[in-house]
Amino acid sequence: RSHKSVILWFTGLSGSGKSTLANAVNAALFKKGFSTYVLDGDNVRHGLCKDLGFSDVDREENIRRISEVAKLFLDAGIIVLTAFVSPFRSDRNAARQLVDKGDFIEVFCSADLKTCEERDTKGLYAKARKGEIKDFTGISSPYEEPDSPELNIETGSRDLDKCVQDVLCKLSELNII
Ligand code: GGZ
Repeated sequence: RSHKSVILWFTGLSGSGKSTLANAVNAALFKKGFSTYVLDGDNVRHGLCKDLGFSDVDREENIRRISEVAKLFLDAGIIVLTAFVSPFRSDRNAARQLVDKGDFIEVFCSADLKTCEERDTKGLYAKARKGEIKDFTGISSPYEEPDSPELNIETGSRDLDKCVQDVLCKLSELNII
């Protein structure tokens, strides 16, 4: 089925639901017959970026590599969904600058720190509070909120289905699907 290729860049705190939302949008698009691919920690941090940690420079390099890979997928005509904390505005903007205007859609998963920390699905916040994980986003490393994301989705309070619909509506509004 025909569609415009695009990068859907999900950003937000650990536990904000980026990966969950990206994968749910991916499934919905796949069902409609679109060519899509999700880049997330599971397939990138364990391979292409396994030499990188969570210092500022390592995060910058992580996001730079992911941006370049996303651009390759875009060139291949695919809707690529990336789900990384990507805490620095400058790195997200650099990713945006790599592609044509309109080919980059920033999706801010805006669940707040309190909500993410209460969920603490992987127990990482507790560890970060105890100092067992250093440079943890939101605790001991900054998260710079997007200034003007194409989409701001309150993943902390909104049902997953609603969040998916918000993304699909935006894509159709922008004539991408
Ligand atoms: C933030 C960390 C850290 C530190 C491990 N800070 O909830 P998760 O587990 O699955 O998502 C987080 C993921 C962040 O990796 P990214 O590649 O998305 O980060 S970045 O874009 O900043 O490069 C979390 C886990 O890895 N994790 N240590 N110190 N998140």
